[in-house]
Order: sequence, then structure tokens, then C-alpha cells
Amino acid sequence: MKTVIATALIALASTLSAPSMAADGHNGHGAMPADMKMQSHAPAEAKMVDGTVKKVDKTAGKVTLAHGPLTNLGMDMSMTMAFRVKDAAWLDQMKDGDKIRFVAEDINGVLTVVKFEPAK
Ligand SMILES: [Cu+2]
Repeated sequence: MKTVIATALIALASTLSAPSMAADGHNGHGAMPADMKMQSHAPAEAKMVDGTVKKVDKTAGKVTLAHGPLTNLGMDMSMTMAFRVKDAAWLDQMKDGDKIRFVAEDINGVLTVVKFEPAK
């Protein structure tokens, strides 16, 4: 039993210290660590937000986006910042000034666009 509790605490500690916790939003299920793990990065929870492409850096695999609030990442206001993209091919579909809709997540400390579509 002691071992089980210790393991659970370690899992909880690493979950809490991981920046990706913010991706879950503040749904208040912190009392159930196992439950939290299962729900992390569920695509259905992610909401597409508007962004404007400022700079595409294919060499670095990054795009700079002016974006609205990304509440799943704890960003409550608009800002301009660089993101990695999950699929490098998306960079070919983006150019300066493009309006897009996207979902970003914190993947091991790297802010990454995990969903993307051109805005109509
Ligand atoms: Cu930001």
C-alpha cells in the first residue's frame, strides 16, 4: 500500500510540475490524478482560436502568430509569439498575413500548433 501511495504521489508531482497541466484548463479535476492523466490533450476539449501569420520559419519549423487568448495555455490576452508546428507541411500552407484558426498545446514545454486550418 505504501508503495502505491508513493507512486501516486510521484505521478502527481510530475503532473503538477509539467507545464502541460495548463492545457487541461481549470476544470477542477485536480483531486483525481489518474483521471487527469487520461484527459490530457483530448482534442475534443481544444477550441480553435484565430491567429494571423506574422512569420514562417521553415528552417526552424516554427511560425510566428499574432493570436487571441489561449486559455488552455493560460494566456488570457492577445499576443504575438512563435510556435512550433506538429506537422511541418503546414508551414507550406501558411504565409505572412494569412488568417488561420488553430489549436496550440504545450508539448513538453514547447508551444506547438497541434491543429490548423486556414480561416475563410
Ligand atoms: Cu501567446
